[in-house]
Formats: sequence, structure tokens, C-alpha cells
Amino acid sequence: SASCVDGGKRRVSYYYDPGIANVDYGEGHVMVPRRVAMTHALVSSYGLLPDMKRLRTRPATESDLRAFHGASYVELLRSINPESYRLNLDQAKTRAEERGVGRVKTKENGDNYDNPVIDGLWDYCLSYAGGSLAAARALACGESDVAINWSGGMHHACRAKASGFCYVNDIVLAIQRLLARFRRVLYVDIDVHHGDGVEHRFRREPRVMTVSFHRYDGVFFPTTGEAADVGQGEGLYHALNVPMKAGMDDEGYLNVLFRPIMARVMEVFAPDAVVLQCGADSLSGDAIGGFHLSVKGHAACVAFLRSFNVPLLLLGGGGYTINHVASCWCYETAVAVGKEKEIPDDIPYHGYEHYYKDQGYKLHYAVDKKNGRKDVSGLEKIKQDALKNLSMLRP
Ligand code: ZLV
Ligand code: CA
Ligand code: ZN
Repeated sequence: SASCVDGGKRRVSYYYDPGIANVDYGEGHVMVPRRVAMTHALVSSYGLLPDMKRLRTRPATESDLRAFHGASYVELLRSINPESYRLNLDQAKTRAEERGVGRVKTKENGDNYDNPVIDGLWDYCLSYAGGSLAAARALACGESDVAINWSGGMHHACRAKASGFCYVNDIVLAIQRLLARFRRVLYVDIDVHHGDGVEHRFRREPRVMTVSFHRYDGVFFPTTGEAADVGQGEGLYHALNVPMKAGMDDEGYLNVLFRPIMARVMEVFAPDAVVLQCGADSLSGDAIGGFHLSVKGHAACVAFLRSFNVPLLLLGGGGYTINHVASCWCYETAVAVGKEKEIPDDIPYHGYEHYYKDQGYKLHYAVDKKNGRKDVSGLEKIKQDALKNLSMLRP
């Protein structure tokens, strides 16, 4: 069975652009790209870099982005900066806000600063998109079994609109690249939010199956992703959604839902490549998520999909308690190279160690057990809904 082939080594590629340390969404914004620099510093000081091939790659190009994004949206991202936006040069304000960039007024919530006009926006987009494209190429050419880009995973961006802290959808670009080489691509999304942008792009595409596990209660962003949302036309039943209430813990998430559902997905869809968005906002103690996964629980999703020995692309995503995020993605890097049992729990000195005081300088921080899952009975129903949708996949 799948888990028998686990233990083995994999050829792993890894993308990291140090420029990410200087990307700033603004004071008070929950998205802190420096968490990727923290992850890298941890990965490096745990001695994991020699086990991977570093992807030294050019940034994406304007034409790379055009493979998914609209021309005038790409032009907007390329030309806008805080100064032109503030001075409203060339109607910069209106053009941006119509496309979700900058300060956007919404009916329900007043002003929305989710996707601010930031310094270095264009370079940031080209960097993280370039990383995911390079990672996809490493898998497509057969050079790697696993490829990692923790700065990617921006699953909400649309063809011509920014959404949920995401400007460019590197996941869509990477999957499109994988489709040139692989017949069927599976997308799995364990970010606490619904992977709406990726699902929407491929909703009619039978060669792509999208599966998102997320918090769903009618108000939690982006409010889509109910179980009845199953794809359209040729892609009917190639979208699968697993909506959950707040409070999910390892036991319910992994044993009741993730492993049984993903085992069936691997069986019926039989993908030739897997893309896993590893949003770390589903971890316990996240500033906005509301789930209660431990680092080991989150990483068990990575280990489970890795065990099928299908080319695997690992991407980042959300994650708003940045010490937890870095702990998680560092540990998942260790899982990718097969060294998770070898790295000590004590956080090594690496320049960011002071961020880990609240977790006692341990990689595996303590999860608050008593705030765990409340709706035990609801989970069986969620699983049955998912398995029923999956049973429709091959009539
Ligand atoms: O983790 O926001 O709820 C991948 C990802 O999935 C909203 N945004 C928007 C839509 C209208 N509302 C309210 C506007 C709020 C603007 C400021 C925050 C500020 C401080 C702390 C938290 C938030 C916030 N914003 C929390 N949730 C939101 C969501 C967007 C969530 C994106 C998740 C992205 C990277
Ligand atoms: Ca998700
Ligand atoms: Zn998220």
C-alpha cells in the first residue's frame, strides 16, 4: 500500500529569494513575508540545505504571468507604486481599486486594505511566481521528486483581480506548466481558507482535480467552498470541497477527514503530479485561522501525499503567527527530504531565535488541547458528503 513506500529518499528542489525579507504589507497587516526568511534561516541552521538542490532561477516574466492573468491587470501590477497611487497619477487609484488593489470599499466591511499597494510589489510578484514556475519545471523535467517554494501558494488571486493578500496566482501558473508534461494534476489545499482562485480557474478542466479543506461558516473569508460546489461541465466532480467549523484538531482533521478522503482521491483520480498548498493558518494559535492543528498534524498531510511517490510540488500560503509558520514549514522541509526524525526539537541559534520565546524555543510548540474541536458528530457527515461526491467521479 501507499505508506509502505514512504521512508525512501526523494530528490528535492528548493526555491528561496532573500528579497522576500524586505517585502512589507504595511503596519498592522497580518501578512508578514519575513516569515519565509525565518523559515529559510531555520532550514539552513538545521542543516537541511545540503539535502536539496537550490533552484537559482530568474524571476517570472510579464509573459509568464500572461499565461493566466489579463494584460491590463499585469500592466497595472507592473506600473503601480505607493507614490503613483497616492498622487493618483494617470487615475492610478481607480484603476487599482477596480482590480482589488489598494484601499477597496466593500458593502459589508467598509474599507478593505487586504491587498495594499506596496513598495516592490512587481518584483515580489515576479519572484514568488518565478519560484513556483521553476519548481514546476524541476518536476516536469524529471530532475526532482519534490519541489518547494514557501513564498508561493497565493490561491485567491484571480485572472484580473487581487484578493486575500494574493496579487498573482502562482499556483495556477505552476499547474498550467505541469499540464504540459503530466496528464492529470491534483491540487490539494490545506490552508484554512478556501482555495477559490485555483478552483475557479480549473472548474471545467477534467485534467485537474482541486481539493480544498477549509473553515466554512457563512462568514469566514472568502465564504465559498461548500460541499455542493463540485466543478462544472467537463470538470464536474473534479472540484472537491471539505468545509469545516472552527476548532478542528489533528484527530478529526487527519483521521476522520484528510487521510480517508485523500486516499480515495489518489485511487479514483490517480494523478501524475500533486500540488500541495501548505497554508499554515490552519495551525493551532494562528492569528486568524481558528483551527487547532499541531505542526506534526499539519506535516502529516505532507507526509501522507509524499508517500504516494508521485511528483510533488509544495507551496506556502497563509500563516499569521509567524513563529508557528516558520516551525511548520521548516519541519515540512525535513519531511520532504526524509529527515523529520533527525532534527532536534530545540530551536538552534539562527538569528531569529527570539521569535520563539512564546513556544519555549521548541520546534513543536504545545497545542492547547481544551480548545479543540466541538462538533464531533458533524465530521462523519462531512466525510460522507465528500466520499459521495468522489463516488461520482468515475461513473
Ligand atoms: O491565507 O484585514 O475578510 C492565503 C490566505 O488564504 C476579508 N479579508 C475582507 C473581505 C472584506 N473583508 C474585510 C477587510 C479586512 C481588511 C483587513 C485584516 C486586518 C487585520 C487582521 C486580519 C485581517 C483579515 N482580512 C482577516 N481576514 C481577512 C480576509 C482576507 C483573508 C486572506 C487569507 C489569505 C495567503
Ligand atoms: Ca484550504
Ligand atoms: Zn489562508
